[in-house]
Amino acid sequence: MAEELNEKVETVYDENQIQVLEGLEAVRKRPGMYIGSTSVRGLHHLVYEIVDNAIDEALAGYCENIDVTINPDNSVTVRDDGRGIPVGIHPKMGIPTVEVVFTILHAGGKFGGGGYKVSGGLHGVGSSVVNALSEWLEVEVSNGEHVFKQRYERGKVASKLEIIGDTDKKGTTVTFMPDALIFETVQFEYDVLLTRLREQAFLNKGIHINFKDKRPDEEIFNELYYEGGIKSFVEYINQEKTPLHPDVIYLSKEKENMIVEIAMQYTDSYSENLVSFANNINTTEGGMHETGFKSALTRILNDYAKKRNMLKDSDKALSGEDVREGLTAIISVKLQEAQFEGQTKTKLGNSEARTATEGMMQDAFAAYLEENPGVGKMILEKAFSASRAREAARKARELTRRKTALENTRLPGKLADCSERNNEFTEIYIVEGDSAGGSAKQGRDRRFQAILPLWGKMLNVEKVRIDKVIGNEKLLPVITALGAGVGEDFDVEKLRYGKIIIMADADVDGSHIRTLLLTFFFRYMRPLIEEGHVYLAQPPLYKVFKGKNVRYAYTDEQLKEALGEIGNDANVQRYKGLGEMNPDQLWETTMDPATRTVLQVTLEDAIEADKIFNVLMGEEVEPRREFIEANAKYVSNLDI
Ligand code: 0R9
Repeated sequence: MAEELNEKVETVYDENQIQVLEGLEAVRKRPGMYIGSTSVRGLHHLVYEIVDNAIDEALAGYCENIDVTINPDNSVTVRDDGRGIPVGIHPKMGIPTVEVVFTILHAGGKFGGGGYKVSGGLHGVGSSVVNALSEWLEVEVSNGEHVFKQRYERGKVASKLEIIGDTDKKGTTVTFMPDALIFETVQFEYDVLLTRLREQAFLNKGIHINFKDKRPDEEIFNELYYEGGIKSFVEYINQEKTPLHPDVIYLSKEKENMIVEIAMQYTDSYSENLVSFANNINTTEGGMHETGFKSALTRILNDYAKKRNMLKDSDKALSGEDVREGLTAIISVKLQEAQFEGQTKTKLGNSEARTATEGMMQDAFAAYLEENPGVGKMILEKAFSASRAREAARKARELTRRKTALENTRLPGKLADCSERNNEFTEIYIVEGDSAGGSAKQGRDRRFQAILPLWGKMLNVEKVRIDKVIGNEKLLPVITALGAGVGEDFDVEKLRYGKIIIMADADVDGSHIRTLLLTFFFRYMRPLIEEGHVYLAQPPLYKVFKGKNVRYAYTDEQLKEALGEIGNDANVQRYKGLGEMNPDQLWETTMDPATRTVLQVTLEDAIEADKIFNVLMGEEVEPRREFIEANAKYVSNLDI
């Protein structure tokens, strides 16, 4: 693909095209404007910016290998085997071009028109921003003759560009140390970087990314290379699922300066997993390419069903949700001058992406169905059974609506509601067990805290369709208490509480309830998690006391501290469950906003979360155990 892209780049990119816009002090003053935030997310963004530049060089057809290394001192090195950043004197600036790239904001081909045909990078401000936010940064360029080197400190030149040796190789190596004065943390997380680098390797087939962690005790290496590109991506996502047809369907087309690629495979799961990208950026808010794909898929499958006499004119047409049940699909478009819109600038606005994607589907997917009638039949059977379940769900919803209207009690009987109505201030504790529920009801501040006890065995939502979910007697109270609907009807605006806090024991059963509820929210009320409404209560593990002196410890570390403070002869009570605490203790340790700790559940990566829930809620015990052992970190990231 790299060559294909390169053919279309007609403008010769030279040192004249670099535009000068702003100084680097601006970046250090307001880092958030350039990299989103100074949290751990912003920190990782530095790596993505540098890697994106290497990937651009690969897309231009000049580079095949990219090495990314976390060094023992926690600096990061990115190396590519491309042409090397030009070292000649920049005609306008009078300094080496490589120095311009690292010290002047917005320098680079991305802003001048011409240059690269496609360009990744969420913010596209690249190397100079990383330089500004690094304690130090060193760049080495090999141009087939010499190795050049320059060092910068906090964005400023610390040494002139100098020749440090001879070479017959070409390439660019950048090493940087993130500035601890800027970032909340400078500790890189291998798994976070790995997920993103793997994604880039899937999206740009043929590129080899070698990722190493050389920090003490953590030495680890991953070679990321996928011959199948996004086809391999779908196989990777579906690893824990059961596909309905053996081969991933792969469609691609290049036309009028746009490349559209689609890989898709149906599984027996009840959820859809559609992930889209524009210029290698994950368009989580969707956009024109997604719209084009969805409408084409629905139309093509309805037409196909009619042609095969599986759908009569009098029947209800298959809906978008019906034809996407169980579908895993990757849509990747690469285009010039992508317009990113939406709240997080991850929605593709170019209408030509819609036409191109729709057109390609119409030609290629319709042809695929004609050539593979067996697969076509299987997809339609799946869609029709989804359609029947949706109809049953509609009836079930209707029934609950009528029933609640008749009984005149909209809210579940077990719910102890709060008096405040404004959801900015309210919270609901979903509590495991009736006895803990009782303590929570007595201990709470009834003005803004509501309590909903849950008990008994919960439904595994991974194993059933939405009609069963809606009618389920354990989940119905949760749905009605939250008041925002479920599935397609879910409307986060209607939420009755701002915080939804899951309070369960710190044991196996508690963890099961947490996982089940989180899976339910993830599948049927996803905005709840996306918008950060879901929290996990953190009850203490120990009570340490001597006379009137009482401390609660939430970790073994804190237990040691507490014993150190009140003396090693203090009594230690280990809490086995929430039920062991009286209402006052429960309030003080776990529910009082002034003293409690709650963990917010966030969704860093929907693809990984989907995989995790598949395994955790799956039927097979062995892969579950293996997965939990291998991914202990992810699981804790998800706070399960
Ligand atoms: C290790 C990370 N890699 C990079 O940052 C990197 C930038 C880069 C590059 C060129 C080649 N390799 C690179 N690696 C390059 C691009 C062009 C011409 N020669 C070399 C071109 O765009 O035409 N550059 C990216 C921008 C620039 N070079 C420059 F030209 F603006 F300096």
